[in-house]
Amino acid sequence: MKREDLRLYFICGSSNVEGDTLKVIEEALESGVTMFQLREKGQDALEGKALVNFAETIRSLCRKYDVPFIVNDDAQLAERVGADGIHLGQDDQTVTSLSPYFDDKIIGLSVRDRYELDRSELSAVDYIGTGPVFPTHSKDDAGSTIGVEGLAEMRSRIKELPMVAIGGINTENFRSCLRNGADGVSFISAIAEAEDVGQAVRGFLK
Ligand code: TPS
Repeated sequence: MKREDLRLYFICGSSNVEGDTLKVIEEALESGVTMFQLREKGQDALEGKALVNFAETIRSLCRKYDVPFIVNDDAQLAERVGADGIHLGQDDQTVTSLSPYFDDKIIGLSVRDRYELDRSELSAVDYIGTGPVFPTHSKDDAGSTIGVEGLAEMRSRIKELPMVAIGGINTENFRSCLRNGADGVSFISAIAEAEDVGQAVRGFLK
């Protein structure tokens, strides 16, 4: 994976969008997001064949725009639909227990702070997602915020490992994340809930 792929990392599932999720994802891809993660969570989350179909459609969209397609948490789904990688949390399966399919795929891991860093097996990890930097309403168990100070501290500990900032990031505060050691910024609501998705993405890219 290229470090630059983390620049503008959009994460989305069907519960994050009020209207047509695929339309929002395509608009974001077309407008220039550099990486995409399917995170299908919540009460009305798609399951079974419907989830596979949804993921396959998104994989095709990501290919069309030449953007890496990452699946959150579900290694079986990632492998089944031929995703470019997987993103795991601290409570998900370990990065070292992934199938050989992932040997040449992108592996991301959420690492909030130095305590999580100490218990993470980073040798197989291509990038980490660090946060929540700011308050977020998109993840119930996100924990307390780490601020840009938390990002800067993480950068000093991980040396050159690619790191994307996450949690409550928007068009106002994303620059402070990049100034404090993040290679890129990722977000759900700033794009999924934007009135004009294309305008929101282009606002970040400017
Ligand atoms: C790359 N995570 C931490 S905070 C948050 C999520 C999903 C909510 C952000 O929503 N790093 C990566 N992927 C992940 N899934 C996580 C961390 C976990 P909002 O932008 O609306 O605040």
